[in-house]
Amino acid sequence: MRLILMGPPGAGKGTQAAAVCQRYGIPAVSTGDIFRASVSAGTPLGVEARTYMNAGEYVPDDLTNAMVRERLAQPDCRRGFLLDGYPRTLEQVKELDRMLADLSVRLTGVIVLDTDPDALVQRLLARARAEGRADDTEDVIRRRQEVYAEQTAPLASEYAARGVLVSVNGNGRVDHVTDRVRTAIAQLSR
Ligand code: B4P
Repeated sequence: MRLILMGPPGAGKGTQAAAVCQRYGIPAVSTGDIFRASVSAGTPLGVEARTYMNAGEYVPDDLTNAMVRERLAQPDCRRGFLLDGYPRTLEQVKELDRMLADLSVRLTGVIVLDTDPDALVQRLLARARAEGRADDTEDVIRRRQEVYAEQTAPLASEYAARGVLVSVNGNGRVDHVTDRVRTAIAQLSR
C-alpha cells in the first residue's frame, strides 16, 4: 500500500494518517512532523525550515525532496507507506515519480480530504489554543490556506487525470471521516 493523503491545512491529514497507519501497519511519512522534529532538535534542516514554516510558506523543494527520498529508502517503507503532506508542489510530484521509479514501486492512490473552509480555520485555532504551534496564528493560517490553493490544489487535477484520485468528505466526526477514508482505500486497492 503506497498512499498519498492530501488536503488543506486543518483538513485532518495528520489525524487520519495515524488511523490509516495503525490499521494497515505502514509508516506515516509526514513532512510537517519531520520538519517540526528537526526544528526542535535544532538541526541545520530545522534551522532552515523554521523561517518558512513560521511564515506559512513552503520549505524549498530541494530540501523537502531530499528529506523524503532519504526517508522512503528506510527499511520500514519497503512494505508500503502513507505520505502525509507530500507532495505539495508540481515539482515535488515529478520528484516523487522519480523516487517511486527508482524503488520500482507504484502508487496505490491519492486521497484528498475535502473539508469545509470555515471548519478548517476553527480547527486550527482550537489546536493553537491546545498546542501553541508557531504556525497556527490567524494570519499564518490564512497564508497557509492561500499557499495551498495556489500551489497544492492543482495537484488534485494531475492525479485525477492519472485516475488514481479519490475525494473524501472530511467534515464531521473524526471516526466518521476514518470510515470514509477506509472505504476510499478499499476502492483504490481493487
Ligand atoms: P503540516 O504539518 O502538514 O500541517 P497541516 O497542513 O496543518 O496539517 P496537519 O496534519 O498538522 O493538520 P490536520 O489537518 O491533521 O505542515 C506544516 C508546515 O510544514 C507547512 O505549512 C510547510 O511550511 C511545511 N511543509 C510540510 N510539508 C511540506 C512539503 N511537502 N513541502 C514544503 N513544505 C512543507 O489537523 C488540524 C487540526 O484539526 C488538529 O488539531 C486535529 O485534531 C483537528 N481535526 C482533525 N480532524 C478533525 C475532525 N474531523 N473534526 C474536528 N477536528 C479535527
